[in-house]
Amino acid sequence: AESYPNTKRDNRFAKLTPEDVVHFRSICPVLSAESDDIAAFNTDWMRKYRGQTRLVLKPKSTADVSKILKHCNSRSLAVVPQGGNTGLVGGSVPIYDEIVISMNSMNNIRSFDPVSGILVCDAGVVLETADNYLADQGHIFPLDLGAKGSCHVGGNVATNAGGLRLLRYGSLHGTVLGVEAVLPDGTILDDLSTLRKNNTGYDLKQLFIGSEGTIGIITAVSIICPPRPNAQNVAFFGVNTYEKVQETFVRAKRELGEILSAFELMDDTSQRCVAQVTGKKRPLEGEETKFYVLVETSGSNKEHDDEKLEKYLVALIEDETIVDGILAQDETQARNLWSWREGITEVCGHWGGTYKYDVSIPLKELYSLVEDVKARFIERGLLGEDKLVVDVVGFGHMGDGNLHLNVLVRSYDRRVEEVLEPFVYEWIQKRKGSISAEHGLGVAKREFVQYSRGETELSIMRSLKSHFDPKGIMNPYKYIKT
Ligand code: FAD
Ligand code: 2HG
Ligand code: ZN
Repeated sequence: AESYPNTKRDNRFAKLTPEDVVHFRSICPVLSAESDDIAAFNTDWMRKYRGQTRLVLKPKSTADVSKILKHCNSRSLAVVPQGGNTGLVGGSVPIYDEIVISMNSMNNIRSFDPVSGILVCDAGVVLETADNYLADQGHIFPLDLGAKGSCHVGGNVATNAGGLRLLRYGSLHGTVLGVEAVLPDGTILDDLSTLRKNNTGYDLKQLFIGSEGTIGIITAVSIICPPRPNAQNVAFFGVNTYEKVQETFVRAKRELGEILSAFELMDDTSQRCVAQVTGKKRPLEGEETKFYVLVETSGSNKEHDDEKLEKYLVALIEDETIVDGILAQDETQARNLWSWREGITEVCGHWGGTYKYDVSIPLKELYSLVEDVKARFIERGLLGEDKLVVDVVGFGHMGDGNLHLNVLVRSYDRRVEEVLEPFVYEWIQKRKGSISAEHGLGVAKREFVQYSRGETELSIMRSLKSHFDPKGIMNPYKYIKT
C-alpha cells in the first residue's frame, strides 16, 4: 500500500473497550475482527490504502446511526462512514483503528413521486438499484458512473460524484433537493426536503454534498430524477490532434444542442490498454489516432436524434476533422462503445498500481498535462518496458473540463512520486484549475488542498469542521488539515 502522510494516531481518540462493543451490539449488527473477516472494510477499491479497524457497525435505521454516533462522540471514538467503498482517494477506509460505520443495511427506497420525479431513498441504496427502480417508473437517476453496481447513493452525495452525464443533468448540488443526516453528537438533521425551490435561509444540505463523511453521516437523500430518455445513441470517433477534438466539442454543442448527454475523451494509450487487458476487438478498424471521443445523445425521438447524430458524424468525416467514426446500430453496440470508456479505470490497475489525478483544467490546455507528465518520465528514463512506469494515460469528462491523468506503475515507488509531486499540483495551480474535480480529497489530496484553495477559504472550512465536529471524530486524518 502507498505510504500515508506523516500522521500519527491521534491520542485524543479513545481505544475501543469490550464495554463499547457490548453497547454497540445492543444497537445493531456488529462485525468484529475477533470473530469475522473484516478485511474488505479495511481495504479500498484500488487496494492502495489499508486501515486497521477491528469493528464494523451495520446500522439499519437513522435512529441506529444516531445512537452509534452519540456513544462514539461521548467516548471520543473515531469513525469512518463507509458506503460502497468504491472511492478513489482512500476516504472510505480507516487509517488506524477508527470504527467503520457501514451503510450497506440502510437500503430502502422511501418514496417516489411520478409527477415531480422526486426520489427519496436511504443512503445505502446502490446506485444501479436506484436507477433500475427508476427505469420501471420511466425515470433515470441523474448520475451515472462506472462503479454504479457497488457505490451507494449516500456515497455519491458524500463525494459529490460527477460521472458520465454531468454535462446533461448537472451536478448533485443542483439535483439533490434534500438530505437527512446524523451529526457527530447524534442529532438528526432533517433537511429531507422535496421542494424544488427553498430560499429559507442558508442551504445547509449543500454542506453535506461533497463533505466526505467529515461533518456527519448522510442517512437519506431526496433527489429530482428526469424522465428516462426513450432514445439514446452513441457515436465513437478517432481524431488526430487536440485542436480538432476541441472543434468536435464545439460542433457537438451547436449541432446536437439539447440532446447531447455525454462528451468523453480518451487518448490512444488508454484504448491500447483496454484492448490489451480485455482482449476485445477495437471499435474502429482503420489507422490508430491520438484521441478518441465518445458522444452520447439522449432525447425523445429516435429517428430525429439518430439523424442529427449521423449528420454530425458524417460532416466531421467529410471535412476531415476526424479520421474515422462509427454510430452504434443498437443498444448492445452502444454499451460496447461505452465499455471502451467506462472500462479504463479497472484496466489501469492491471500492471500493479496507478497514481491518479482527477483535475479540472481550462479546456484549451486540458490534455497538455498528460504530455508534460509523460515527457518528465521519459526524460528521467523511468518509462518503458521493465521500467517503473508502464505508461501515462489521459481521459475524462471533456464536456466538463475534467481530466483523469493516470500513471500506470509496476509498483508504488518514491521515485515516481517525486516526479509527479508537487509538479502536477503546481501545474494545476498555475492554470487556476482544481486538484480535485470529482473524486474528492480523502487521504490522497489532504496535503495539497492549498494548491486550489486560499487561506480564507481554508480557515472557513476549518471552522465549519470544528462547528459540526468539535471532537474531530468524523473521518479523521483526511479531507483538510485541522
Ligand atoms: P465510499 O467509497 O464508501 O466513500 C467515499 C467517501 O464518502 C468516504 O469519505 C466516506 O467516508 C464517505 N461516505 C460514504 N457514504 C457516506 C454517508 N452515507 N454519509 C457520509 N459520508 C459517507 N467518481 C466520480 O465522481 N465520477 C466517476 O465517473 C467515477 N467513476 C468511478 C468508476 C469506478 C470504476 C470507480 C471504482 C470509482 C469511480 N468514481 C467516480 C469514484 C466515486 O467517488 C465513487 O464511485 C462513489 O461516488 C463513491 O461512492 P461509495 O458509496 O462507494 O462511497
Ligand atoms: C471515470 O471517469 C472515473 O471513469 C475514474 O472518475 C477515473 O480512474 C480514474 O482516474
Ligand atoms: Zn470521472
